[in-house]
Amino acid sequence: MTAPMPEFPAGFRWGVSTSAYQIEGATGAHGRGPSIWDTFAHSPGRIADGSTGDVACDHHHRHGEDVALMAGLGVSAYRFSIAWPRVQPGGTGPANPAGLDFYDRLVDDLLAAGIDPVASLYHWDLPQPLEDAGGWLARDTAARFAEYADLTAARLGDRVRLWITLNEPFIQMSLGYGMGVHAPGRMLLFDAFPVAHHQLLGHGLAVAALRARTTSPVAIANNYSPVRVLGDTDADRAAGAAYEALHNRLCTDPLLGRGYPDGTVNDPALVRAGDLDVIAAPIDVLGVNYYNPTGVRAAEEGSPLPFELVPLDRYPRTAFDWPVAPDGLRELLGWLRDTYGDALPPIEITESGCAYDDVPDADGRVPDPERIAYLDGHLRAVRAALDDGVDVRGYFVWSLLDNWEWAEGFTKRFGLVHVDYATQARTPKSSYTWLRDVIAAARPGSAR
Ligand code: IFM
Repeated sequence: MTAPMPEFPAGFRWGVSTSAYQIEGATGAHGRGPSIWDTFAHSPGRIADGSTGDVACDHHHRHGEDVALMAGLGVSAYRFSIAWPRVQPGGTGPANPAGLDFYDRLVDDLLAAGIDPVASLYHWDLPQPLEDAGGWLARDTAARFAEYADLTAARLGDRVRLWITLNEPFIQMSLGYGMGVHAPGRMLLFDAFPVAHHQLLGHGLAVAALRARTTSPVAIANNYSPVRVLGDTDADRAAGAAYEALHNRLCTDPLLGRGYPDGTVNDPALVRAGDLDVIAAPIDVLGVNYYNPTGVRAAEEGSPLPFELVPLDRYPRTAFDWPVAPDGLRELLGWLRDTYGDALPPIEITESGCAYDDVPDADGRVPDPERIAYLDGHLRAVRAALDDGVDVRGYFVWSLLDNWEWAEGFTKRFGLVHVDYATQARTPKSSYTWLRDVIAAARPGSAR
């Protein structure tokens, strides 16, 4: 029996998050073009269980049922992503109206259910023809992204309540172009820095495009991981600072007007005059995706990286082997406030969640006490950060549904709702019921 959840401010946003390729399926519907994730998932050996997102959770056909699940949960917002290759199948040119129709219906259904639509424009599904032309290594991709933002906002700008340009540009750069474990599978290590710069430039150009079409607030969602330095040598501390510059500051420093951290993006041929001003266009909200802290120490001689990542032993772990550390969320929120001061806009936790091997029991129920403990701890951490004076406006659970977890395929379940991938049956887990009660206490009468 845990203590009652402390109160959250009136108007605090309670939400759930998903992304297009992880849930939609219907990859060939209504003229959608291929994305880098279609190509990557269909390449042998890339995905742990050999699966693809071709069907995923079939959300494209079942979004009515999924909106009803959100309404039953009582959330006030739903963060989804728009698949660029549905809107511009080749990554350039006019909008594909049939592709946008799906999001048009989804947005209207959400509004009818009293749920704020929160739309991410880019959650890693770059149209394959743009990758063939250089992908995020090419400066032109930034301009293409702004064009896509304009086309999308022309159709949905009157109804989406919060726009998020990019999801986790650091992860796209590091895992997709640096280490090759995500699409498009390039292994460029630090030669991947142009990917960060071109995404951020695209973000800045997209902010301007969105402002011309909508008065709704605009945000970006970054992934953050507080750094725990293991070891007390100068080399260990330098390794911690190097990792922090990459994971936590590479994208946030330039977004908030400080330019790139020393030792990262510094090629004048890449960062042209005026680029940093475009990137630092004011945003209304900073989206914070938090999962876990990272242990860091000095690298061995000859390592290609200036740090070594080390497991943090003192925490319980999820099925992804990630440490469960709610204290890291409070620490991170304080770090953002202390580091960026008045330049920091209000924060929304745009992703927070955990994977466990959840299985239905003999009665068909799906007990997931670890997820309840996880969410309880992280919500209390947000409450503590509010008490510390950090301006946090919302919390979105990753994720509404079990879904296709990138290189892990269907092997990692993050959902409040269990999905049987053979039948597409949705079964709310015990964490869904728990969260519904927490939200109902905060927003009386919310669940429908
Ligand atoms: O599933 C992902 C999501 O797409 C981006 N943030 C992290 C989640 C869990 O790995």
